[in-house]
Amino acid sequence: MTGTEYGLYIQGRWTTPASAARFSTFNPATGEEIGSFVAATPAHARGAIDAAQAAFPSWRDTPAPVRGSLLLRTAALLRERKEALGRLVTREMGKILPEARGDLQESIDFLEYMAGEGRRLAGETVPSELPSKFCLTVRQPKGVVAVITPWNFPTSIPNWKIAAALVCGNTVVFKPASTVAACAAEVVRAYADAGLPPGVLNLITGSGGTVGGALLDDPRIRGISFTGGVETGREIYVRAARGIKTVHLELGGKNPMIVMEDARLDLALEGLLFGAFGTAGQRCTATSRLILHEAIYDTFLERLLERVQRLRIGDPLDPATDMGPVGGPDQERRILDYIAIGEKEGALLRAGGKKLTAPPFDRGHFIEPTVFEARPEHRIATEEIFGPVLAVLRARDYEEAVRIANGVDYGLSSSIYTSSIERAFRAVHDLEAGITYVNAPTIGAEVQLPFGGVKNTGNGGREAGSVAIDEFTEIKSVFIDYSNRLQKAQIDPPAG
Ligand code: UN1
Repeated sequence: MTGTEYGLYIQGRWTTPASAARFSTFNPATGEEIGSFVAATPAHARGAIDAAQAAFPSWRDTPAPVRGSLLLRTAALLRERKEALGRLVTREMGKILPEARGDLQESIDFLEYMAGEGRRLAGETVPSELPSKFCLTVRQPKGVVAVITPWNFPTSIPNWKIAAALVCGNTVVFKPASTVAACAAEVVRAYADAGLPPGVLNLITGSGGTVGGALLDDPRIRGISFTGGVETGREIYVRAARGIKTVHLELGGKNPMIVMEDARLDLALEGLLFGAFGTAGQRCTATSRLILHEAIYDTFLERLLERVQRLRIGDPLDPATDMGPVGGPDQERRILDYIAIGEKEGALLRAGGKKLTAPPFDRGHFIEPTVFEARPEHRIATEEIFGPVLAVLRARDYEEAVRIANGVDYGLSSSIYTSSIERAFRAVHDLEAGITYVNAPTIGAEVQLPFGGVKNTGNGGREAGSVAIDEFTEIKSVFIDYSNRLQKAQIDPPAG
């Protein structure tokens, strides 16, 4: 079976430029072709920017509540298409069907949440130091923004960015990860079918290396929102700095779960299995380090290993499957390399570690859920692997557990299982991360709260939540003097 053919989406039209090179996406479970896409050139990227630039003035001047209604209509269409698109997410990216439906649900949730922002986009009113003078702030869109997204949440991460950008009045050039381009195209189709005016959202597919420069160097692009790996994030940040563009980065994680000796171990174990092996460990928020208090270390590890052996790996469309394939050949290589590194550096492999090669796995990219007993300095315990590989670490007490948790360059999500309220609150204070869970795993953030992290995870911004609009607006301060005379701030005010 050959895949569906897609074009670029520019100026409200699906276009397939003559003589364009093409690339395909493939089901990581079966190797089946999912879609075929235009490998855009820098000239195509500039065409998309032209369209976004031309559409900007009238989109900016469209009342924000009207922009919000468009998001609501998009959400309604995604809800109608949830099952079909959920299956597409599973087929193109490999996550199991319930998680793929969750990907769509997170898109819908965020679109609905952001639609309401169309009736808020709040500024401030503050007093003036002078009489008969009124001071306020208003939010204005930046202009054309570039949205560059990863493959692991092929609908929701694009929607986090696109919906927030659009409700604020920006126009968008969207460049998704190439391995999930069909999901991206279907996201764009939902906006188009909802009635988004031409040019407001444009899709270019193709390699970041080819079109990335055109986006990063073009002076008309005012903001860039990127989720992906730390190395690419660094390159984008540096290159965009020349054009003084604002850059929002959402990069990696090495998220710890601490299990204290007073935790409910059954609860912690369920949480761990979901956090570490859900989405085959391919979430920025995945639990990749398990820090066990020494008093429960042996018992917990034994129970964990027993459960890991029983995880069912297989066809991600099959409801009986717990864990599907990893994202594709590149991801497979990276994970297997890290497993080899773990063994070489002396970590103890306790479960998994192998690629599955016997039929029906031979056509796909399946890696066993893998557990290492490691030490905090091991690379597998400090670097992001982005796969079903868990490093288990031992801590003498709470203080050491927190020290280990904080001893990496990332700080996205974190979790502690304890029944002590005092320790729970201390952990909220002590863990260096943008997100902390108590008695829940490191994954599963909800859209009405900010999402982002500290250290190398990001550069300070947050997605989702009410602060999502900060990334996509400029704030203008307005002073309205109705005194009918010249009043000099800092010079005239009554003595104070
Ligand atoms: C990501 O992996 O980049 O919190 C996003 C979660 C999801 C989002 C993850 N709601 O696990």
